[in-house]
Amino acid sequence: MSKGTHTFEGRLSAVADEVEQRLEVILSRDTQEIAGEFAWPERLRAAMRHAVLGGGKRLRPFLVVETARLLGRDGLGPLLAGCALELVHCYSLVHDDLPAMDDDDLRRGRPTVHKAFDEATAILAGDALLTLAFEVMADGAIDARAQTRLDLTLALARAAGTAGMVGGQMHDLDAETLSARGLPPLGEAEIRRLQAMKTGALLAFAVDAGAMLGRTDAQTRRRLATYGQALGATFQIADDILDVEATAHELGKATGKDAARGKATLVAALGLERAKAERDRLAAVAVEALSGFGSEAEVMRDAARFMAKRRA
Ligand code: GRG
Repeated sequence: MSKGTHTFEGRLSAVADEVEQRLEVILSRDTQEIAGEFAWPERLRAAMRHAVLGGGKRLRPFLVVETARLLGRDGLGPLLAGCALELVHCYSLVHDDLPAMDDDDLRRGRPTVHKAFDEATAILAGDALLTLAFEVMADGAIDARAQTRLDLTLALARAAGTAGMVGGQMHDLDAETLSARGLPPLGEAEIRRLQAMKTGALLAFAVDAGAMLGRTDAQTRRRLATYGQALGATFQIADDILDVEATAHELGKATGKDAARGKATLVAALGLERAKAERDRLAAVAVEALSGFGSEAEVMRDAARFMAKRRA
């Protein structure tokens, strides 16, 4: 495959640029323009902008846009759906960094929102980003069909909510206190389930959103779902491995925290070498799930390989 915008790196960077521009528009909104809407408090807007703009790989929007593209759908709809998803992701990072959760000072190489502002503002900025995400997803510009917008909104709510990311975060926090409560650590299957909820659900949703926007048939959607789930699991194991092996400089956040907090990770359950083998196996499952496509899916195959090998 040629270099430039046809490679994974080229496509990721091109989509990230478009996402950045569109998020800038979304977060610059002059609320006075919309009849009956009150203006956004500027401190809240500043905290939301700090959380969202100027950082992040934009992997989730990339997956929405690239999956839709694979199915022949381009344009504003997939980009906006990707932005809605990125807003949910950014909210989760703001709340995850709070003292009551992971208590982190650094995110994307910059002070976390509660450090740059204060805790109450960070909580509200997260709340506002989550709510804004659904406003964006319901926008008519996403798709002309109201049913598609409804399907996307429902699926995003499920991926982000109690049976998805928030539920996974609850399991994660619970797992940290097992030994203090005299209980055994989580087993491998429980850790996989926790991770499929906490991180996998949003990544799987990204691929499914692209499939919905591309109006694909049920069989292709199932194959893409296999890809999305394997990709999500690869991403999380890679994250666990990076927490052990990468430097804070490489990641733009503190490392070595999982073991210190007794987190339920596959590195803890399997050991580093077996975790690496499992990461590579899952990336291969993701690649294999796209075997029904031709060279047009190579960027997405490379995305799975990237998830396994990433250093940030
Ligand atoms: C607080 C409701 C709530 C949920 C938090 C996803 C999550 C649940 C917390 C994030 C904590 C974390 C570091 C999880 C590991 C995987 C992950 C989401 C990493 C960050 O995602 P990237 O690498 O980040 O896509 P960028 O900065 O590139 O967007």
